[in-house]
Amino acid sequence: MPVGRSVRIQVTGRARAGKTTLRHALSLLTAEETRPVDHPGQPAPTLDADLLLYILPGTFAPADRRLLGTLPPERTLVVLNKADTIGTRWPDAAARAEQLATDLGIMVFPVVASVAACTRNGTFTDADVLTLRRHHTRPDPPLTLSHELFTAPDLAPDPEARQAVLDHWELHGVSCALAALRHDPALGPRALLQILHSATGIDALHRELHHRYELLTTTAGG
Ligand SMILES: Nc1nc2c(ncn2[C@@H]2O[C@H](COP(=O)(O)OP(=O)(O)OP(=O)(O)O)[C@@H](O)[C@H]2O)c(=O)[nH]1
Ligand SMILES: [Mg+2]
Repeated sequence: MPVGRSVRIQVTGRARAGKTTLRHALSLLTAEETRPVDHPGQPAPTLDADLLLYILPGTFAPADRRLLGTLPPERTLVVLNKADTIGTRWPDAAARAEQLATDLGIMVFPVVASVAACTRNGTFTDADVLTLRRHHTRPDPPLTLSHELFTAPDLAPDPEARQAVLDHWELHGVSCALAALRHDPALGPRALLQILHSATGIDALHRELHHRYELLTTTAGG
């Protein structure tokens, strides 16, 4: 990388993979989001940045394999986004990421970008915590299997409060927060935020990104 130039980062992947959401979750607002790599009738975007974040939407398609085969591993990090949709528990997503990393020879990070975007900017309100505490002893699943089940009017007289929690933390965030409260019903807003943030996997990605960034600026003498 030439001296004096700032590090260029591109965020890429198929349509709807979560490129925009991930940029927000990492506060990487100077990173460039490319057009989707699978845009019909258009060639794949030119991927020539100093660092590439390749986002997978929880699934791995032949188009991803083709393109990833052409990218330099030392400049590329793969994000296995939508980890909440892989299997039934976090270890399923972690195992899938490990398998892909071995297969591709590139680092792969399981992440739930949508919830990480919430934990980056939000805080649990007292109302959120009260609502979650009212329902933490209910069997889950089925409670957080869908938006409809979690906000069902006949469940309890607080459907608006449940909708508000869902708007703040997404279904996966609500499910994690309820699991945490089942272990310790006394958890407060700060602890819940910290637990939820850790559960998104975003910190490991953030650390590696920071490390690569430092390497690039050091080798460029800047
Ligand atoms: N379940 C789940 N959904 C997610 C996650 N991250 C993003 N999404 C959802 O995926 C959809 C697409 O997210 P975007 O960030 O707009 O994806 P994108 O790759 O920028 O999409 P385009 O720019 O249209 O190609 C949105 O509905 C997001 O809410 C995640 O970690 N889990
Ligand atoms: Mg986008």
